[in-house]
Amino acid sequence: ENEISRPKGYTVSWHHNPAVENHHFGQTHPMKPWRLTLTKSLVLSYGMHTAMDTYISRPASRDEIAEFHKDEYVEFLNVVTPQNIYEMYPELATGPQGYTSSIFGVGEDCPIFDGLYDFCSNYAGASIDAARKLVNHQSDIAINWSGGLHHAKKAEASGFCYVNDIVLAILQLLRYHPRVLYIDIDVHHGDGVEQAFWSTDRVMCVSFHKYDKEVFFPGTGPLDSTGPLHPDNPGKNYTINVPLNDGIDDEGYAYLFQNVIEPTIKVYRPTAIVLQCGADSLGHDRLGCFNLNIRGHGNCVSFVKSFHIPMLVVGGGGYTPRNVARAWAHETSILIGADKTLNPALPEHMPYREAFRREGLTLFPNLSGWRKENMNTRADIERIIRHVREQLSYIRG
Ligand code: TV1
Ligand code: CA
Ligand code: ZN
Repeated sequence: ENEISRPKGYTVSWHHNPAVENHHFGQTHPMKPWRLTLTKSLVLSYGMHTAMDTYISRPASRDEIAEFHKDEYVEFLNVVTPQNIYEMYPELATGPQGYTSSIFGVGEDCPIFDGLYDFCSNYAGASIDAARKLVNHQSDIAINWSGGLHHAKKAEASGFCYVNDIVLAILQLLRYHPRVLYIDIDVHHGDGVEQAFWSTDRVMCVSFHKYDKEVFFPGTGPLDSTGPLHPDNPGKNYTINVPLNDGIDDEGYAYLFQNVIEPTIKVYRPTAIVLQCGADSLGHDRLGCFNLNIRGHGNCVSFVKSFHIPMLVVGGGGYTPRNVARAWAHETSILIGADKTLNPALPEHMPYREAFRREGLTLFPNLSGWRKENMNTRADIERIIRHVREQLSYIRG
C-alpha cells in the first residue's frame, strides 16, 4: 500500500499494548479483546502507523489505579484468580451456573479470568500514557483503542469494565486542564464516568445512548439527569444525557450530535476533550440496536476534531469484531487526516483478511436498515436539542 504522510501542523500518538489483546472473558462472552488485533491489522496494513508516534504502553501501577479506585478493590483485582475466587468468597458459589451475587461487581458480565489484572492494568496504562502526552504537549491527539471502559465504579466492576481508564485519564488531564469535555458515543450510557464527575464543573459529561429503563443496560441516563439538584452544587447542569430509541440512522445521529456538541463546546470552552468511540452503536452489532454505518460513526470523530482542541480518543464497546476494527481503523485515518486517501477496498495482503469477508472486503459495508426500524422521530430529536439548549443557558451566566 502507499505510504501515508504525517499530518501537517499537529501530532497524533497511538498507544497500544499487545498484552491486552489475548485475554479471554469466556467462550460465549460478547467482549472479545481480539477485536484489537483486527484493528491493529488494518491500521498497520494501511500503513497508518507511519503517520503517528506509536507507543507500546506500560501497565498502570497500583497507585495510579488507586487514584480513582478503592484500595481494597484494587487489591482484590490484583489477587483474585479463577482458582481462588471460591476459596476467598464461598458465598459466591451459590448455583450450578457459578457465582451470582456481587462481590465487587464480579459475575456473568464481569467474570474473573486468567490474567485479569494484567488486562486491566495494561488498558488503563495506555489511557494514562495517552493523557500525559496531551498534558506534556507531545501530542495533540492521543489514541488508545483498548480503553473506554466507562462503566467501572470506584469499588465495583460493571458491564464488562473493571478499571475505569477514562476517569484515570481525565484525572491526569485535570492536573493541567481547567475544563475537560467527555463525549461518549457507545450505545450504552457512560454511567461510571458520569458518576465520578457528577459534582464538579471541571468535567462536562455528554453521553448518547439507547435508553430504556429496566430493559437496556445500565438503565440510567434520561434527558432530565443533568447533575446534582442542589443549586449550590458546582456539578449542577454539567451532565448532558441524550437518550435514544432503537434504530437511529446516520442522518439523525449526525444532526443530533452536531446540534448538541457545537453549542456545548461554545458554552463550556473545554481545554481538552475525551471522546469514547464505543463501536456498539454501529448497525449489525451483537448487543447494540442502532443503525449507524462506519462513516456515520466516524462523522462524530471528524466533527469533534474540527474544533482543534487537544483530544484523547478511546475505544469502548463493540461486539461484532470485524466492524469494530473497520470503525476504529477508519477513525484512525480521520484523526491523521488520511480518510480521503485510504482505499476503501481492504489491503490485498493483510493478516486476518478472511475475517472481513462476511460483509465484503471493504472498509464501508452497508450496516443500516433491516434489523431495527428507526424509532426516533424528528420530534424526539428536536425535543432533545431544545432541552440541551435550555440546559446550556444556565451555564452561560
Ligand atoms: C457471559 C456470556 C456474559 C454471555 C453478557 C449483554 C454475557 C451479555 C453473555 C450481556 C450477553 C449485557 C446486563 C443483566 C445486568 C445485565 C465496554 C443483571 C448476549 C462498554 C455492557 C452490557 C456493555 C452489560 C459494556 C449487559 C460497554 N448485555 N451474553 N450483558 N443485568 N448486562 O444487561 O458499554 O459496551 O449478551
Ligand atoms: Ca454512550
Ligand atoms: Zn456499550
